[in-house]
Amino acid sequence: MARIIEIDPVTRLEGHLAFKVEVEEGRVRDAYSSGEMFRGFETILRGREPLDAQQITQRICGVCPIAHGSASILAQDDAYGITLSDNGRLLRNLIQAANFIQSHLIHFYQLSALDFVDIAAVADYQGSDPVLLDLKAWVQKQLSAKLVYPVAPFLPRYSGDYVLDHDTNIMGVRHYLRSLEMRQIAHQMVSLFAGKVPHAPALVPGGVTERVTARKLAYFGAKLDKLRQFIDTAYLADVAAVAASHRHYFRIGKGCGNHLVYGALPMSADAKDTFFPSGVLMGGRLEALDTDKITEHLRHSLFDDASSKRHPAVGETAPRPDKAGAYSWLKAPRYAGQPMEVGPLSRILVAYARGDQRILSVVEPFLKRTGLLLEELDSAMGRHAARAIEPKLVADQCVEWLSQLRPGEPAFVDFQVPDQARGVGLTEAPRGALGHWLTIQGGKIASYQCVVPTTWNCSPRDDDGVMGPVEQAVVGTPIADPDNSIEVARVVRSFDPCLACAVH
Ligand code: NFE
Ligand code: MG
Repeated sequence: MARIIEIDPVTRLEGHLAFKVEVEEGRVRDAYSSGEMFRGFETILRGREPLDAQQITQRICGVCPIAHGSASILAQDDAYGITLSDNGRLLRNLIQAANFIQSHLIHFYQLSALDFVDIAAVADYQGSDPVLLDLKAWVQKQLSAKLVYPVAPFLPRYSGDYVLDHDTNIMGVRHYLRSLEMRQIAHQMVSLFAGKVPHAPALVPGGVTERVTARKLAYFGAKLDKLRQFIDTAYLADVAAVAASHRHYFRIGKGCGNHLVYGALPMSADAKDTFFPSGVLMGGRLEALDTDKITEHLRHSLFDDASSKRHPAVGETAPRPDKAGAYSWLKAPRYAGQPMEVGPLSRILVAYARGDQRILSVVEPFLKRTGLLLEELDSAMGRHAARAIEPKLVADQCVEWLSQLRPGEPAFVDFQVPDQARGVGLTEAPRGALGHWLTIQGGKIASYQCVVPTTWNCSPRDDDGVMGPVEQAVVGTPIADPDNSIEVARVVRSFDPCLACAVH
């Protein structure tokens, strides 16, 4: 007999996600992904000054504010007809890259690692590291007191097939703590060139308002060295260890099979070449990106159906909290009518299909070393592997961008806000393709629509009844114990959902 499991909220991710699955004969047969709150940023923006948009949209999220700020200033650059200076482009790339790395670190260490690494192993720690001894005392207290309401963030947890090797567990916990310092360093790098983080004031249309000085280059470079060292010696090794101990997760959590990448981080002034190349994989076939094919379906979303299947340039956000048959505050974005996965895995697969040498030079040795096939990356563990490859790629590229900056030269070009204009800003947030669509009338924002990575991934069913990518990925997942459905949590978290972003 089928059994319904509701995980509400799914913890250790940003925002409110409820996940309902139907399990029969030890496998998930059906799945529903629900975003549980409405935020209304697209409504808040209407009638405001266009130059406020990058500040307001950065408040969509504290994890990826730079991605929203970047999409917003790109939409405004487009609307105002701006061509950036090299310094402006390079500073923006460095700011976005540092926030990107920070986001991938929080996802692996703080939000996912403890699905695999056994935190309880610290109770048997025999070494002399004072930080680990401190944590040991705390975990022992948690385990022995059998508290009715144990204190987050480590316990309670699902019981499950955690890593067995003691040293790997201790290393994972040690790096969990070290990663907090690394995230602080990444924030300092963003603050140096963008004013502060989160919600950076120096990100503006026309470039960046910070100046490039030799002292700042040296400071950024020193911080970057520390990050690169952690990525090379800790992060990649920890993900590899978890992948090795949980190899069966390369066969669990395959997505919808379609991938969408807008591309990001321009390598040249005309932005024709981007560090992450754009592209679409439709059932394995590579296509050029055509943003005219994007629509948002609303039939199962808590919004008025009248504007369903519209392109975001003419989209509407009209909440209907009591709509019958709807089960999520996420819209359902579709490309050529199809659900699309977005994120690190999509970026790696699209770049690979395009034969991009930068990406191939890291992905090929990784596949060789792990003995994995490219197809196996489309899986729960494959998403972790793809996400781990990205900070390595991006951090190494930052060395080159840093060397191209010219101290004393401007990072900002002036502009006028026109009375009427349209603009679109497309970029890659850590979690995938992010687009902002802007219309200006009478010098004010007439319409502003965001289509966000987690909205693509965690969308509900569309107007044709087709499930969203995470729903599809969870269907078929084997469940060993329905009272302890760690497998569902692992597949959902492999997408790194951010519901605060998704419902914007
Ligand atoms: Ni709130 Fe965000 C999403 C990312 S969108 S974390 O979805 O990455 O810019
Ligand atoms: Mg939207």
